Amino acid sequence: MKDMSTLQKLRLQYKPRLPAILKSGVSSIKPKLGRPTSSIADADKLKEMFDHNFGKPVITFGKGKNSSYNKKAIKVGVVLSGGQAAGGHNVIAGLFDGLKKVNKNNKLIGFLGGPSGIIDGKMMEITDKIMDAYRNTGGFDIIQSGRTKIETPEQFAKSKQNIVGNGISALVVVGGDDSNTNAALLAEYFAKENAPVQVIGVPKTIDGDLKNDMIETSFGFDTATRIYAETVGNICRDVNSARKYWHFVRLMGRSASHITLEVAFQTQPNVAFIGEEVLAKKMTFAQIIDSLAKVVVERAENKKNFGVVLVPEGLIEFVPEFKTLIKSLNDVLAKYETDLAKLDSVRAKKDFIYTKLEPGLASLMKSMPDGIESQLILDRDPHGNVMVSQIETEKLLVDMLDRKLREMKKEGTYSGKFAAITHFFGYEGRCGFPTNFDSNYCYALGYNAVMLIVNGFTGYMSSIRNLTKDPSMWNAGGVPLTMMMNIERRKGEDKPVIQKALVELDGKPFKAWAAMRDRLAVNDEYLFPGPVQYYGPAELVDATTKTLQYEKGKK
Ligand code: FBP
Repeated sequence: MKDMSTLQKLRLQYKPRLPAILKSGVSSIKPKLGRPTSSIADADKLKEMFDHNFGKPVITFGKGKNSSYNKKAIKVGVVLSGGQAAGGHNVIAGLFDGLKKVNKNNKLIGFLGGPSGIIDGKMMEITDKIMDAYRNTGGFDIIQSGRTKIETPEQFAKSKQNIVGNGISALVVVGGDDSNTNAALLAEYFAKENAPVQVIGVPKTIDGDLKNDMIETSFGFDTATRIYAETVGNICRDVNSARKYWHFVRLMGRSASHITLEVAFQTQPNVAFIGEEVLAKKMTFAQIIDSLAKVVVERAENKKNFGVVLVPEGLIEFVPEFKTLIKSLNDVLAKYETDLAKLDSVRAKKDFIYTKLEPGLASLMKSMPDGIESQLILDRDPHGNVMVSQIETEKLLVDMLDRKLREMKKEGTYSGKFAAITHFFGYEGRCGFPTNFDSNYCYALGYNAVMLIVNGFTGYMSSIRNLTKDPSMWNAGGVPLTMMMNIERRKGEDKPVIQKALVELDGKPFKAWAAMRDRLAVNDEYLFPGPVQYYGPAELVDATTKTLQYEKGKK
């Protein structure tokens, strides 16, 4: 047997806790169907696009005799899509155990390397032995992940061929909003083609932006925010001890600032930017720098030349002038892809791009530090997103703030010392051992997906709710994927997409932060959450995120 750390060995033995309803045998779990549903917007268009799946009811599993579930042996495929999030292995464990419980001859097939594994027919059967080596562990390494999008008619046809040809009758897509949009398209395609394949989605992303009334949180958010909060808390303590540096910490969260908000609750830094607020207030970059300078000056007057600032990685895309620049860059990069590919130096590419941008945007780009400028023109991901994890916004902030403070010094309006250290916490948080919450939640999501499959449902997302309660009291069911969709403009075209959940400025979590931040900017009320705990008192090992607690009125 391979060498393992003590925690690895212990976590393999952890038994995730299932909601009471899912503990009943499948013949005692009855799906209850709600009313027909609609979408969050653009119902007529979506109805046309998804005429087989649109309008399905929400499903809630309750206790009751059920003799009509599928008892025959089936093969189910699973794919992990997009960025890693702690708990993916437990989704697979829930699927595996659920399938074997219903019929010991059921099989679970993992598609390798993300959706490209479906297109290329790369797969492996998950056996007992394989599964047992990954229970309650972080990462997606059991079958790996990828960001390929199934979009061309050929890719859809190949997917069908590989799924149907291998006798797989259901596919579970574990992913974020883009991947679950892809799951909805696949479900519709199979239905149109009369292919006997069900599709079920599972809500994954550390970013926490796949949530709504029926999906309380995406998995991985709990673990990632706790890991970041541990380190940010340590930095707060370092800052308070050395009292000579400002630390700027950029945290993952490509399009939404939920991670930054949650880490702010857990650590109480001096400043935390919330991108959604920057957008709503149409704050320019200069205004962001002014707001930072105000805090630095005020603290310096109190002899505090130190502090901690949290920055969501997506901040740059929320600043109106950058948003416009990035949008134009997206168009230029797409339109002149072949011309740019012929240019072999970054300098030449930049010079070419300047000529294709509006003059104002070209000069904004030129005003930025060289490194940032280069990061802005990196390749986009397959869904057309800027890879903000590569853009060092925290360095841009420090650079601009430093310039501003130097000017203020000359004017005599600032006399402190400003020395900054920058950090990016992103990949560190995605593959940690899942917290007990993520271990339990993910196992339940996988097990519940099996219940949806054997009861014949397709085009649904596995949904486990009531998450601030003890796992035994969690509710289980399914939400139609089309219910979460609207139409958005992507790469110049109208596309059906699952709507991203951004931080709501009139929501309880943001209001709670807004009520405390002025105090925290000047006072030092840092919190030190310490490392994730897996064993010990329930208040330490089972608590859910503050965001969820605020949203559910528990705080
Ligand atoms: P998903 O939305 O796929 O879960 O990924 C989220 C994320 O962790 C972001 O926070 C981050 O910007 C991105 O992945 C980085 O991934 P990559 O290294 O593939 O660009």
